[in-house]
Amino acid sequence: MEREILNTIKNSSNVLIITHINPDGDTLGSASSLKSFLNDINIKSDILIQIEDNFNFPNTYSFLPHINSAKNFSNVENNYDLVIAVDIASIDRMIGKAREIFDNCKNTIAFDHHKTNKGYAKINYIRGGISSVGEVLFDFFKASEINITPEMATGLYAAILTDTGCFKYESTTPHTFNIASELSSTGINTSEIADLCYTNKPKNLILFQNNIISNAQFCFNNKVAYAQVTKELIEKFSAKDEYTEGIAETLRSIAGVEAAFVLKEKDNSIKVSIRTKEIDATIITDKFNGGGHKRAAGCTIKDKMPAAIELLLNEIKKLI
Ligand SMILES: [Mn+2]
Repeated sequence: MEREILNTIKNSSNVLIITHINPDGDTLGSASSLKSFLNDINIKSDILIQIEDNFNFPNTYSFLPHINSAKNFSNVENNYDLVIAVDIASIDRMIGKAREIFDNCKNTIAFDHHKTNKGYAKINYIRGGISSVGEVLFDFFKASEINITPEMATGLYAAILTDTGCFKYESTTPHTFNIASELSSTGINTSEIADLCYTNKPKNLILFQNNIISNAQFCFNNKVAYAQVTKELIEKFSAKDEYTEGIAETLRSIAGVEAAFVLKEKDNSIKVSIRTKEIDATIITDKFNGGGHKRAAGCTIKDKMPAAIELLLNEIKKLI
């Protein structure tokens, strides 16, 4: 399969790399690394971040090579002969122009690590359960005998670091550490990458998150914690999409909390992200056509805030 992918890439003249909605370190780091590789073999490519314009540009990851020059919906064209989806669990995670371009492109490849990925692309390089797409991509490069440059290593390291929660999650294996070691050997500054990922947050992000966390609710004997992100708060703090990242993780870190969820108010729906300890979060998100991983999953509920909370609590009650 590696050969088929490499041939498809080499026979393309203009490649679009699509990252998932609400982009994280894994999708952006993987896209960054892939673009560095495409540059090295002289194949023209762009990265698409699924945002309307640059207001919601994920600043945290703008240090990654090529992310600053990524396209968004307002400036991407539909003239690609290959689309590569990275870290996109299902076709629903591509919306608007991303979906349009993907659907109309004759050649499509997906690199992913979600167990729930059913294979929506022409070529699906899916390794369910592997820590991150960063790890999947590293294995692909190795199997294809591609030399990993420091620039490629930067994206891969950020992808693996963030999707393993700094090598904390269960998906972290001896192989993951071997990869980290090999990436570090290329000469990248791993400590600086970690600092850029974790200690470079906008002031308003921390103030916004503190406000939300201090109003969190606890129920079922403090085993469940949830926090609401209202439109009002988003406006008050001029909060970008990425400002809600990490809130559920903070709630999950509380002793005794088994499941934490964050509900974010959208126009006609509530976007939910769930983080758990022992509970399989996908059991809950599956009920609402969502998805993700055992300890981190998400879904969207087409309802108002109070109704969404009730629906979620009813599902969680069955599991604790
Ligand atoms: Mn991922």
